[in-house]
Amino acid sequence: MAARFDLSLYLVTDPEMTARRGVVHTVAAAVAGGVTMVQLRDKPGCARELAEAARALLALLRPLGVPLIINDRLDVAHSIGADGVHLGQDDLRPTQARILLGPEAIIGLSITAACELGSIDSAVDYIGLGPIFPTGTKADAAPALGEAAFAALRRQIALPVVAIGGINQENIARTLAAGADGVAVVSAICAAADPQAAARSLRQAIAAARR
Ligand code: TZP
Ligand code: MG
Repeated sequence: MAARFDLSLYLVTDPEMTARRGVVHTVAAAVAGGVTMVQLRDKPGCARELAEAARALLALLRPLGVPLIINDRLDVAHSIGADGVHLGQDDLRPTQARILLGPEAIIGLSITAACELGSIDSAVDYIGLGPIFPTGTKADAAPALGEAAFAALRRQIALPVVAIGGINQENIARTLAAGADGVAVVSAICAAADPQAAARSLRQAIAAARR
């Protein structure tokens, strides 16, 4: 059976960085460049705005077979029929999310340190691990792990792992060498002058690193 999702190049959206072009336009360009998965992340957004953006993204992504994951908001994910949800340590537990979203939903969980490994329950499909490098995108991000600590934590996780935090063209190979199955980026695509070209270059770097 084909895998339900491909973590290779996972785009996380940012409302400010996509404001100029619009989130749908930015995501369309990024997917044309090779993004394999999209997370709609808009912390300050209200539920109604988020649901509208999510519905528009779903109309774009579903025909392309690219999963749409909603950050935090189970209610939005459920109401628009998104492919899944990405949860943090303060959100509902993954098993609780599974009850609401059903067996087909893709459920991701953020892990930033060893003390959080116990929060990985049987409902989790993949882990977002990081920040691996310093990031200016998330003001309340945990301290950067660095490659060695990332690799050590990754070895303790049986599930697929997507790395996040400060990942760009220059450090993508080192990120994969540290054990990540894929990379999640915000600014490397959302803040790029040409999101499609940025995604294409990142995909090429991933392919080169895997060879
Ligand atoms: N979670 C941990 S770091 C981060 C999130 C959402 C932001 C990553 O953004 P960037 O621009 O790819 O460093
Ligand atoms: Mg969260």
